[in-house]
Amino acid sequence: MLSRRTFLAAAAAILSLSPGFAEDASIHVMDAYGRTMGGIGASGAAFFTLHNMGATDDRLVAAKADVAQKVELHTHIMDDQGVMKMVEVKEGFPVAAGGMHELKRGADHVMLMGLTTELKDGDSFPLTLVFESGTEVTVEVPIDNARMPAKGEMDHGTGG
Ligand SMILES: [Cu+2]
Repeated sequence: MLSRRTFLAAAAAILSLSPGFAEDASIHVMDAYGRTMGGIGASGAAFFTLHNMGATDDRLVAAKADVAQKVELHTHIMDDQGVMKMVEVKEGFPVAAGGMHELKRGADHVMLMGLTTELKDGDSFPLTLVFESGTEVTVEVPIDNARMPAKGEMDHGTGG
């Protein structure tokens, strides 16, 4: 009988073998977590830091997940009235060779629209990130609604 701790260690070891951490993947996805704003039909968002370990510039152009009807790349902009709002970023997010790109609250994020699965704290879901180079990286995104915004991050209560 495995102890819970042993089980978690084993689960972590298996996760570390997921494609997102494969040795040959030139894009590393670090510190992924998600937030949800309700049950089925509600929206959610995912945040992480991309690190391009390769020698060529790349760009995150799409994201895919089975847990939502629609997955878009979003950012926040200030409108004419000085109100922050979310907009889709069709051209995606560039990650220069050797560089990083951070997706975080109040800024760039992956938006999950119309959740088809209820996701609560402690749940996780696979998110596939599609890059301009053709590289696809799948990472497991744990839901962490209790996580506080990092210093310098804005939180508008939309979760996105
Ligand atoms: Cu959004």
